[in-house]
Amino acid sequence: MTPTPVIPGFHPDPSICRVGDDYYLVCSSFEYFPGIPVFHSRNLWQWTRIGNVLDRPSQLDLTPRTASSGGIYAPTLRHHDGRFHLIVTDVSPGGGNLLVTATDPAGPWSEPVPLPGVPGIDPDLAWDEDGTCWCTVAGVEQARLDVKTGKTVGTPRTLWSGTPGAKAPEAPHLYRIGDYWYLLIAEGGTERGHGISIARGPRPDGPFEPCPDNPVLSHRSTDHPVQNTGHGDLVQGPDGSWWMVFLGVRPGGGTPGWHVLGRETFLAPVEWVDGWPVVGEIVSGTDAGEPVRDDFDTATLHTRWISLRTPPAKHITTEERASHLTLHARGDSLDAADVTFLGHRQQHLSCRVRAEADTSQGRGGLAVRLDEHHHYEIEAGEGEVRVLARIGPLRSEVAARPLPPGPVVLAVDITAHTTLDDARTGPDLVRLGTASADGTFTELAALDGRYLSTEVAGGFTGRVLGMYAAAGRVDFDRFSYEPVHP
Ligand code: 6LW
Repeated sequence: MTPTPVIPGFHPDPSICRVGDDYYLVCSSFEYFPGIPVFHSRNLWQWTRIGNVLDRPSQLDLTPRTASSGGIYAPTLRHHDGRFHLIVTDVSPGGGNLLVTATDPAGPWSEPVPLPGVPGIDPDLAWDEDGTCWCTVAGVEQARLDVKTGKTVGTPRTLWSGTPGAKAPEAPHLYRIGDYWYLLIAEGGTERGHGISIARGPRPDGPFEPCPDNPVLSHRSTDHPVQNTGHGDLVQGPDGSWWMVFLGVRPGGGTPGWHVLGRETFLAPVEWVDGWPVVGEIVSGTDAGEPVRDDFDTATLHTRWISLRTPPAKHITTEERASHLTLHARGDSLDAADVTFLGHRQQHLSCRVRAEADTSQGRGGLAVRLDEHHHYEIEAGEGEVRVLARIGPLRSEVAARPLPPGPVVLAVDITAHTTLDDARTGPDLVRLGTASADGTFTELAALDGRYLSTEVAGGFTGRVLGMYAAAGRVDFDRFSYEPVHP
């Protein structure tokens, strides 16, 4: 049985902290708005989204120049002196590292403080006994930081950079545990060679001696169903127990295995042996796979919804037509960086999605999106319903049929392959069509899901299932996302 993530769907680069009996966790969000989802738990395996850190345009201004899988990378969340501190990188052109604070992790968070002296990506925060804040970044480099002004002290210096020969030492986190300072990093790259290593030393700035058993976590070259494990963060429970959250993927199909949900957040226990962490087997999440339903009958959108780059403003609203989501087109297809799109992360390997669309004033549909160059959609408008597919340089209208006047329920059924016809079987089948009032699904096309996987498309996100407008105005109602358990 494949262990399941504690936070399924693309929620990579988890960072966690605890205050009393409450755990809080944040993840990367890349080109999507709002940025940096915040989750709460009291047991580490049941999590509830409580908000988003960057939920105002003044905090996060992603333009169409922000590439897919660009934008917001790898936050670190820490609690110090009664405030939550979050440091993160916006890799957009003109971006950089920034710091925000809050008294309540559900928000509101402060306006960002730019950190011009903090280089690179994957910034971490750690305070020593005299209140000095040490900021450590991928590479691995470190500088002292004044979190109030955003100014660094001195020039960043190189610390222990992982196992000799291992690529991409990144995701550093620094902890004071017992008599040592521990430096946890990811290395090997966030693909199948990913792993987590650790070193310890007498001071926050080293020198550091590597753990003799590095990597302390890696599934590379194993047949473990969760792969690419890396980018971890440690947390101690109120009972003194230790845990690690980290990212992993669940590849499907035959060789080489394709993951479609992006990098998800997993949990494992940690024991300390001779002053070094030993990471145990993954503890599965208890995601009940509750169906998601949204009739858009509230003035504000649920925090689960994500739009592309810009906040839902006038072009994405529930205030124009009662109990409907109105999308006004900007880009003319999902190939466009500024397409009007509102999505929900695909969080289960098999699922059913439905949305009722009124395209009497435009053209739009229901999509399975990985990025501008990899998406499948069922689109209605101009008297027709059609399936479109974009796979890299190839774009095709796969099928079409006349559309009678009136709203239409657009439907996508995704079914993971649980048996392999042969070694070349893909991860899943994506069926696109319409559904009748009694729920009967009428397929218009069925497409191989491998082309909407990270192994094909590249990048750092996962599939997002969403509604879009490509011309004029489209009104949506009764969105539903239903996990299908094998
Ligand atoms: C992130 C780096 C990584 O900055 O991927 O897996 C990058 N780890 O630490 C984007 O998620």
